[in-house]
Amino acid sequence: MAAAAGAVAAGSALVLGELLAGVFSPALSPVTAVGGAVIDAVPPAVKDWAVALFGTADKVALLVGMALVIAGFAGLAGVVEDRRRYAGAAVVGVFGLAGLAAVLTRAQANANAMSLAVFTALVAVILLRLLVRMLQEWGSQAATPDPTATPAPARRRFLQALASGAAFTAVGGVLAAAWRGAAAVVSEARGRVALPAPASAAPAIPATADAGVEGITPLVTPNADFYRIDTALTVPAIDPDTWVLKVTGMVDREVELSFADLLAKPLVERHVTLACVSNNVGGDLIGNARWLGWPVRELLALAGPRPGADMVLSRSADGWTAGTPLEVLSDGRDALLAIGMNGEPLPLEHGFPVRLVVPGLYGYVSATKWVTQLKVTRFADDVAYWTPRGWSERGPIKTSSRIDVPRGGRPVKAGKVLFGGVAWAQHTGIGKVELRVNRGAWQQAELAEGISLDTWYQWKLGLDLTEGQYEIQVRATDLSGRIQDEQSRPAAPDGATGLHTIRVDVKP
Ligand SMILES: Nc1nc2c(c(=O)[nH]1)N[C@H]1C(S)=C(S)[C@@H](COP(=O)(O)O)O[C@H]1N2
Ligand SMILES: [Mo]
Repeated sequence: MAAAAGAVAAGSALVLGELLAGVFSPALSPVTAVGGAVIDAVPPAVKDWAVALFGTADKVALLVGMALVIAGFAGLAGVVEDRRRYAGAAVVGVFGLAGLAAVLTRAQANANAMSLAVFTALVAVILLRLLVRMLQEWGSQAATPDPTATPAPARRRFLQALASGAAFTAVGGVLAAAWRGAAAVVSEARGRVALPAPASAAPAIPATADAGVEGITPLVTPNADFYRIDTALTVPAIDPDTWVLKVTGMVDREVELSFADLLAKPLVERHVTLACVSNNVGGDLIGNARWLGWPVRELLALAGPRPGADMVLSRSADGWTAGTPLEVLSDGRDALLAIGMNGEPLPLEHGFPVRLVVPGLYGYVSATKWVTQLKVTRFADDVAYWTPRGWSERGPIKTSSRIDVPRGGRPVKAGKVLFGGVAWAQHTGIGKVELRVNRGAWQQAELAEGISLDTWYQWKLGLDLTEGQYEIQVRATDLSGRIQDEQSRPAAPDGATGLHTIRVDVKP
């Protein structure tokens, strides 16, 4: 019974960890981390032997093997805990540390993955302690039999807890395995996608686009660092082979497009800076990537929008919607049905296999990930997901600017202090960036060249500062001469405004 308690405690905790990883990100899975570490650690000869023995089922064999080893040690921990309080918990703790070490060896190791591993181990320890205590209560009750209690309540309590844990492990385990399987199948399909060369390549990034400031936001955001915002509880797993996009609504001809159709189109590649409407002034819900895709206007031209239509309601596989002005999708800008991000197929979290990217509009009104439908319609007839939830129907990106260095809160040395950051006014372009010290006169910063009007620009300015406390603010002016809105306003309903303000502490 003590061994069963140990196995159920470990099983329940691990399944809980896997379910949380399924919900948040498959990259957090403790089981995947440990399995990956095992695969990396075993000698090649053993690997060859495993492949020869199990063939393509080698990964399943590994998982079953891990489950058996874990159940064995957890059973042992239960027996030990029953003999001596906390001794079994220590065994589980050591296992948890080994799991944490495995997570640290992984490429995707981050604070979240480490927290999940520690959390899983803690849950295992707590469940083990609880179950063994219940078992011991049963034992002490059995030693002093109470003839009026049949069956003994402590016995029933223990067996019920054990059965619930076992049931959770079984049902949750099947669910976690199904999620894992779906994500694995799609990851594999993503690995097989060969992105075609663009018919129109992205203009080369001018050498002068990099302001050369240490610690500044990189011009192009690596996929792994790109902010992620969506309402998807689990990342939709869409097989590109069965994906279709339907163009419906107020059109002359409905159009259906497969992933293979899309790959065969003349694709364009462009740098576009995507921003979230929830980004606060100075925030980091913004990123710049090189997107590969087919211009949406060409797809719309095939369908032939009818007169009177003024909106395209795009819908994702999980039912989320965005309402984009038809005019913005037809005015010649590089609004893309994107399949590539920085030279790779879209990452699953960023909309694999296909998403929209529209220069100049916040993501919530344009950047539908896992897109499966474009309905040509009218703002008067259809509402998108965020519109009834307190966000504006239209969402053009507001011109804004940010100070990246020096990082707020860290003291700097007196003398020439180098300031640097980014500014953006997608589809209009930045004309000027200025800084001011303690609300004094605006001083013009050195503006680096943009990659294009659709991306952010880097800027820098050296200021002579003596010892003391300073308040530094930045503001941008777009290429049409409009200064960014200096009035402080929150993100809802259509994007935050105000000046990014940092305090610097200058030390001798
Ligand atoms: N399917 C779907 N697409 C979506 C969203 C969503 O919730 N579901 N959120 C949008 C919002 S609000 C933003 S800011 C961008 C973010 O894209 P990213 O996660 O690739 O950075 O995706 C947009 N596309
Ligand atoms: Mo967003």
